[in-house]
Amino acid sequence: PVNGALATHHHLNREPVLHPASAPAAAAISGASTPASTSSPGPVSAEAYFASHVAPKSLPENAEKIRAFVDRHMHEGRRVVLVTSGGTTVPLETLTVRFIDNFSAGTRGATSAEYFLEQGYAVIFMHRQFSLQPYSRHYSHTKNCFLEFMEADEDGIHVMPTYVEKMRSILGKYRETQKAGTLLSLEFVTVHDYLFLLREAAQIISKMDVHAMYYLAAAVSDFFIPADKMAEHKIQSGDGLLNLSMDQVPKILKPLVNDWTPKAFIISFKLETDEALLPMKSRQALKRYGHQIVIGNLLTTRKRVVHLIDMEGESEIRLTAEEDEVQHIEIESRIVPELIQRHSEWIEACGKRGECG
Ligand code: 9Z3
Repeated sequence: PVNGALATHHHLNREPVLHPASAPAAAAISGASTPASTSSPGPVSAEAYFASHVAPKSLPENAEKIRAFVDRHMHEGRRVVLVTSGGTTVPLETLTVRFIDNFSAGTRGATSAEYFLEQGYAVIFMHRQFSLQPYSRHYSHTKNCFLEFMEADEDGIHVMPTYVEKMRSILGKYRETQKAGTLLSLEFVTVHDYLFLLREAAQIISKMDVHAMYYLAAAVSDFFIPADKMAEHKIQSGDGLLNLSMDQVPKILKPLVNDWTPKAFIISFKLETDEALLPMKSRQALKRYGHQIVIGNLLTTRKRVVHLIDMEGESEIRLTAEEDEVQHIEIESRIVPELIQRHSEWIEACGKRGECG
């Protein structure tokens, strides 16, 4: 679960900017022009959330894309994985000037998507707008700007010889994926977009039964301001102080597992910063939602260590210092094959559960 830093201006601003008066979630926004909170504590149910919020405009178009994608890959006998990736924002105003964001760059999701594609899965990559994407992530704007790899001479512009080999390999996989049509990218920005899109996707993908996997790596906001309590216009600074009161984001893993897509193989991530809390919180999530695997990770070590927790027990995937710092092995190259293996077992065992159609 993720709370965030308060950012100003529009979604292009990827660096969270701490607002001097931002307070820990405490009170809808109270300021000169905004309504005071009347919220009661505790999360609203997913059902109540969807009933009281308007779906994003892009939803029908995205649903159509998902439907066509799923039909095609079902027909061709491919498994499908829905990967969620990147952070969600929480707007403070309907005409949004400010929003709360979190740290996630989408590395986990984008990297994992590549390994799923390599293993023959069709991937629905549901990601935060402008976060990292499969393949292009190697030449993103935050590191390794692509211009660094290029040189110009009188014949034109080329990739510098030292980078050719790596780029050829990435480009090859990228083109292969494009040709096979195995990657569908869908965007969200706010936690609201995310919730609606995930529900819609799950309801469509559910026809794949056990052949669908969910890999929920997005860093989802825990708190939000409900539509009926949100200021329409830019919050004014007149009072010199900003108090925020936020509701808890509904827990959608429960309806996902029980109602939207009951036969799928579902993996959620649990993020903590306090090492002492991680095992208990991960196990609690598994029990509470009844899905298949929780992957626990800590903010500071998430690229080197993850814990896989399921009903049978716990295992760890850990890179050695040599693998991490010298060989630059990506931990997702170990996570994804392990999950695919377990997905295969899940599919095989569906007969025993009496779930095979
Ligand atoms: C994770 O724990 C991911 O591994 C990270 C990846 C967000 C840490 P990056 O994008 O980071 O590579 O920079 N994601 C899940 C976090 C989360 O919000 N989980 C929720 C929860 O624990 C809902 S499934 O309640």
